[in-house]
Amino acid sequence: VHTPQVQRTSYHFQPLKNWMNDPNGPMFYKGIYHFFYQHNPNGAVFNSKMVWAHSISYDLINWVHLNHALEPTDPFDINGCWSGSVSFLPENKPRILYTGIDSSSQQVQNLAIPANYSDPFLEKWRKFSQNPIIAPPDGLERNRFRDPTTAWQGPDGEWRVAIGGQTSYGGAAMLYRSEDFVRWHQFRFPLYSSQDSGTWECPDFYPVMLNGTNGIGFSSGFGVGVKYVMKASFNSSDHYTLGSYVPEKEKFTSDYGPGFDFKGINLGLRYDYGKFYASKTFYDSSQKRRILWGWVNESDSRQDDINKGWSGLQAIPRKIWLSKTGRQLIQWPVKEIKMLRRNHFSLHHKELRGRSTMEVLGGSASQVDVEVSFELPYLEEAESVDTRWGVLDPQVLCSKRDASVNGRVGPFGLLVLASNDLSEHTAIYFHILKAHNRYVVLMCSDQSRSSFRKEVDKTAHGAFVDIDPCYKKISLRTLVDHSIVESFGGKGKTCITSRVYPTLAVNNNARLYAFNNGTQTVVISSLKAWNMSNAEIK
Ligand code: DQQ
Repeated sequence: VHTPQVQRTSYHFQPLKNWMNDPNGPMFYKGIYHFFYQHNPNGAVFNSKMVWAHSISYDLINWVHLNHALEPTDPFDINGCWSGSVSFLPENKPRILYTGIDSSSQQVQNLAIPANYSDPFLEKWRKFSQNPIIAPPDGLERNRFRDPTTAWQGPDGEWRVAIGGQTSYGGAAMLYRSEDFVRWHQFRFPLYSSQDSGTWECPDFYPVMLNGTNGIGFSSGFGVGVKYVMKASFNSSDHYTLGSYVPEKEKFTSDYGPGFDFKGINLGLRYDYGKFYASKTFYDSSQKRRILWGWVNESDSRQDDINKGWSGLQAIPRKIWLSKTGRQLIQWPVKEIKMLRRNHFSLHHKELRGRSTMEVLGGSASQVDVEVSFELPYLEEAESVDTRWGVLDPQVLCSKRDASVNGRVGPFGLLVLASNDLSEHTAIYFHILKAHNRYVVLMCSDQSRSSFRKEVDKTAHGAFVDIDPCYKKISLRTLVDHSIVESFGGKGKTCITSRVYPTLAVNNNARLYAFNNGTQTVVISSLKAWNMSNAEIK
């Protein structure tokens, strides 16, 4: 039954074949979006001899693949061109800073410059003759020093860049400064660090506005009206925190105390509680927004990837901004994705009784965008959990209370990539619980029935959504594309991306349902769904 081709996506960014991982150096330059990514051009599995593959787009949805921007060719990167970022020097001059794996397998930082500024595609990049420009500092393991951020200039005009690494006490973003973008000096302490987190990969550091959804770059100044986001990738997920930054002191301070793991408050903030790693943001000056790219890896086996001939996706780029509460970030697929919507289906104010399902769209639903919001007339019937709020682990709750458990207010939500007989489906749902005299909104993505194939990883993903269901409707938006399901709960407060490999629910045989497995009726106040056409990727 299993044919690997049906798992390939139709509107997500993918190379034609082979392995892809981290997004690198995304930027907007002279009317064109550029996207670079870690790519093994020789196979569908990871190989340290990475290249920077390069694609361009006018709309972040349709793409043209160009020649590789960087390949391992010189002693300073002969064993691989690893992740990095683009920074803009004055007069709109982009520079790539990337990690090279050098001839002695050390991780060093290198500079690359466009070979020809009059080429709007910036297809050729010249490696700087004096590379490497930053060698691993003393006291740091030479193979744990990588992934420079986009650099920023302080009020004193000096450049700063943060580089991921591991110190004797834990993961860190090492800080370097430079006057000329060529000679860099290590600052005496890291920009941020956390104990016991292991090596930080792909740090990202940027300002967000306190009000509104617009993005902002560092060049707009420091301090008033902004907060700063510090993100690091470790333990297979992207962690972030919010805080303040004083360039004169070279210090980022989190609002929540040191590190990322705020046990007792919110169990740590993550961009996405499913598969999403090594992400990177950039400021899109054309639309005054900040955009987040993230790598979504596979849940199938290495051998499956070899059979498929490819591995790794990028999530649909997301606009990202600070929530009104100031406590977390909000993410939402870029608006350009709407250009792919076809066959509008909608319904309003429909009761979804306890233990019922309802088909949506009617027919093929392997490429779908769906937005639904629920009202909960019987909220007070929610079950109580007696554990303290601070120690509830949503991932564990989602594994224990999967979509088939009959609760009271929930589980309710969507069944995507569902077969006709519902024997295969992926459930994205909410379950309302009462804990500590308040309502807790649990959001889960349950892959346990997503495929008849036994060998794929079907671990449940889960997180809380920071909304009070007494006052707010509970909304869910989900993008489905053959083997990827990206879900945005509470209008982008909680995001969960999963990978699934159905055997029956493929192409025209995939269906979409709303479901309620609780005993209490919930009301669909509005549901809109669209089939999605293919993106053009040439
Ligand atoms: N992937 C790159 C590294 C980075 C890691 C190598 C994160 O630069 O640390 O492909 O996924």
